[in-house]
Amino acid sequence: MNTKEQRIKIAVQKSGRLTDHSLDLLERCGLKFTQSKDQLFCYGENMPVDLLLVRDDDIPALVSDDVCDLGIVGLNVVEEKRLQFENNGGEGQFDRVFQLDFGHCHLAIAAPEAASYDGVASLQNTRIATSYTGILTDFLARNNIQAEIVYFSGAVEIAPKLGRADFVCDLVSSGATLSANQLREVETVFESEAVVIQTRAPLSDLKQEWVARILQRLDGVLQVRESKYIMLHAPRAALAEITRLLPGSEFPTVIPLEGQPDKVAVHAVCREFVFWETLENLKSAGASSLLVLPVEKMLA
Ligand code: PRT
Ligand code: ZN
Repeated sequence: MNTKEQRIKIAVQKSGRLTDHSLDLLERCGLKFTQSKDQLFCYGENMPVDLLLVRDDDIPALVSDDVCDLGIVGLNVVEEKRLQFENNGGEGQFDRVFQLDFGHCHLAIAAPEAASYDGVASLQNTRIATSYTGILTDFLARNNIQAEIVYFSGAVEIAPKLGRADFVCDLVSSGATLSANQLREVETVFESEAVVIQTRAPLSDLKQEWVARILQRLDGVLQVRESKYIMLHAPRAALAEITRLLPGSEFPTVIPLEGQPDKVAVHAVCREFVFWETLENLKSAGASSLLVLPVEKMLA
């Protein structure tokens, strides 16, 4: 096997909502890249990991066809492509291996503000505009609803005004687009966030090792995001209560304090956001000399 084949290829959205976050995450995993002149390829300088910059809709197929080993893409796109493969009698050769906790949104059915809606039965024999025909078909079938799906490749929200549909089914994050078009959300169809998918094609041991390393580093990057290192002094008698109050930390390190038999130092990594209220509660429980530090890197 030549060295080129031993390099990991990751498909990343070229230009869109997931691009900056995806590149930022990979950089925080320690990857350094140089971008090709056509900006479609990033060569990994310090690791055998390259990026292919493509449209998000192409990512599942690139990973399924083993052109790329990994891809970063919205779960909504992954699920839609998975259902398309299934409808064509096949199976997408990719697996979701990691949730990235960004790009959160949901696919929702929305109705014109003035229209009445009494639950999913109100969708019976209506027309629903969407770009997500696979996920919507699946949702309607699970709810025993017969409805006409009207395909829109974009600007789905204008379909009712054009008289093309009674409802729309589109991605929502803040809800501002629906409001601006006098639409209101009536059903959640699918929850989504950015995920990592991996090809089902077998990888060489070396590649598998690098994939495992990348996923472990991603995990570390996500974990430190809200994590803090807390140091405090505590009366021995209050140790149980203080441990209970430390957010997201089950096993603090307890260190004796020279010349103070009744007191200990407690050090803990807290994996949740540390609020001022938490510190005030710790102080009320007897803690003193409280110090909260950011966590730079973490490896479980
Ligand atoms: O060019 P390419 O095909 O790569 O990009 P794209 O235009 O298909 O996708 P892009 O960049 O818009 O979105 C990429 C991914 O981001 C999606 O597949 C989702 O996983 C995720 N995501 C998160 C969103 C949104 N939030 C989102 N709000 N994708 C789209 N929207 C759109 C939605 O379609 C609607 O038009 O934003 C509008 C609604 O937003 P709010 O905030 O007004 O509710
Ligand atoms: Zn797209």
